[in-house]
Amino acid sequence: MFDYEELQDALIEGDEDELLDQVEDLLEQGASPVEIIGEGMMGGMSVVGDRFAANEMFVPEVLMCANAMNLAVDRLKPLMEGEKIATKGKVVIGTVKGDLHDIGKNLVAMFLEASGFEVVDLGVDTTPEKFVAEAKAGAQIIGMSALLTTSMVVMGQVMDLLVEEGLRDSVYVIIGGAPVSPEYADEIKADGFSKDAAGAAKLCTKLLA
Ligand code: B1M
Repeated sequence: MFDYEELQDALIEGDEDELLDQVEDLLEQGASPVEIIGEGMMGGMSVVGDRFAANEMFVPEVLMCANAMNLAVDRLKPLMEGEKIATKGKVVIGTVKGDLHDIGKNLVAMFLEASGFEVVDLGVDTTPEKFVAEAKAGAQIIGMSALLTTSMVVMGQVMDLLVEEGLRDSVYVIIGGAPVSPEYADEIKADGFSKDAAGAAKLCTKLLA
């Protein structure tokens, strides 16, 4: 068990240099990238979320934390990439229209790549049309992320557009993000939901098995 307190403090402060130093220290001590993200940084981000909700932190500070976390994840990403012998399939991923949160989506993309999938990352604020165009271009799975209760509804719009375009039977759809639930996945007739990034990679592997 590693001590993540200083790492979490650096993340909560949005101190990029200190966070990267802490990441290097933990790697030297033998912590794995998955542990550093899952047990270390996620805990720090959860404190940020609580303080944001309580109006103790505001958007510019939270943005600094998010940028620092994305940088640290970029540092860890190459260490997670296994040998890519053959691709398991192509997944298109994006945060839905109206939503700019990308940390969770980036983690899902990273776990998918590390598990051997080809990933097309459409970024944030992704329209239904863009997801559907990638399905037409041969993606086997669409992965959608939403962090806002107001943007979740776009997931349903993507499902409707897939049906309209006659593509629903040729692509799997998985969804995730803090306000999303298995019940919501059932409601919009998605093929799966995962509460975290590692689970999303397992789910995609299962769907294409
Ligand atoms: Co925003 N924000 N934010 N924010 N923000 C939340 C989501 C909020 C819950 C904060 C709060 O009030 N407690 C709240 C949403 C309330 C709601 O709708 N229910 C909120 C709000 C209100 C807003 C604004 C409206 C604030 C404002 O402007 N007044 C605004 C909206 C902007 C927009 O998107 N249009 C806004 C802005 C921002 C920042 C830009 C400052 C920044 C985002 C920066 C960035 O992403 N680059 C930000 C942040 C950082 C957060 C919190 C604090 C942290 C989110 C995060 O990155 N978590 C967040 C509070 C919280 O979530 N507790 C909050 C860490 C990340 C690893 O977890 O994304 O959940 P998460 O991903 C997880 C799982 O959900 C899952 O896997 C990941 C873990 O392994 N997962 C998937 C995610 N996607 C998946 C897809 C899958 C499968 C699993 O399959 C495809």
